[in-house]
Amino acid sequence: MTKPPLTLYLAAPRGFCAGVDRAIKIVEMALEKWGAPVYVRHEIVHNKFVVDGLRDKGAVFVEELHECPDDRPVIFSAHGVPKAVPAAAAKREMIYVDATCPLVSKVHIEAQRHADNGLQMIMIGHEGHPETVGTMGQLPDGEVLLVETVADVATVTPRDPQKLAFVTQTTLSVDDTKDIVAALHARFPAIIGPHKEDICYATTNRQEAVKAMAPKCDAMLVVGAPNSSNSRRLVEVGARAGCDYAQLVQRATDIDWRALDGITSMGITAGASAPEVLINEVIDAFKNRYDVTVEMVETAVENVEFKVPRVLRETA
Ligand code: 10D
Ligand code: SF4
Repeated sequence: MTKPPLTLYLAAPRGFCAGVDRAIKIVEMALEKWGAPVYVRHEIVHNKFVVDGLRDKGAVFVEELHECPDDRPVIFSAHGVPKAVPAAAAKREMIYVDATCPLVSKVHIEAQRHADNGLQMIMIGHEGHPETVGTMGQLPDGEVLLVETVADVATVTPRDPQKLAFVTQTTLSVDDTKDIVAALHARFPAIIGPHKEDICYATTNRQEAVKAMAPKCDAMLVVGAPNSSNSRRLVEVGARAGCDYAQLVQRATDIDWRALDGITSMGITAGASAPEVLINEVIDAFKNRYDVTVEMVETAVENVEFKVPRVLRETA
């Protein structure tokens, strides 16, 4: 039987960012240095395949520090942790390694600096997301006010509108955040913040590539996990940029082939925590069913790399 033709657009950049790459390396190197088990507080990155692979090598994933024994190393996930977490680990004299992405740590430092300058903080982020919890947790409870939407800006009640600063989650929608920042500046003209927001290079680049790709595609798939904020944003960006069918899939078995009936063009991208092997699995699934012509939609070239912490670079 002849396969139907399909143009497969591949977004670039897609998949792993430098922060994810570093965080996974930290767990692998910790296992090499200290042996199993090494504890990891929260999924090191939001991807079940990555987490399962590290669990097979001896990592134990927990949600809270109190679930870890005192005498085994613990790693904090790439999303960052409230200040109380390393403080508690130090008090228990635990070995801990912080795998927080340096670009998230940069936001933590920003928040602290604003607080030191006597400013109250507003965080633009998603309630309950570990990065938002971690960034808000850099300052005492109640010091950081959360806004998630433009509507929230109208109701937020700072102590003194003249002494206000904002920070953001790194994985937000660039377009939605622009509107929220504009609303903050309109309501609080004295507010201080980053030049635009704190969205990282990887989030920005993946959203840009999707915007370029989506209008060409009958359908689009984002490889990523349901709890991966940056991956979910890519689905939204694709739909808004004019792709009628944009879906998140964890791997090839999630593809709804009936929904794709009759398509002649397909777009594929992946969130910052989705490994290349799963992206290739999805591409191969299309090659099995269609006569595929691959076309790259490249909007940026990335060459960012972050060093792992010194403790892991030293030999045991
Ligand atoms: O949910 P998310 O997009 O924040 O995290 P994920 O683990 O999917 O991707 C990496 C992004 C991090 C660690 C936050 F900057
Ligand atoms: Fe760091 Fe951005 Fe990757 Fe988050 S998405 S881990 S901030 S590089």
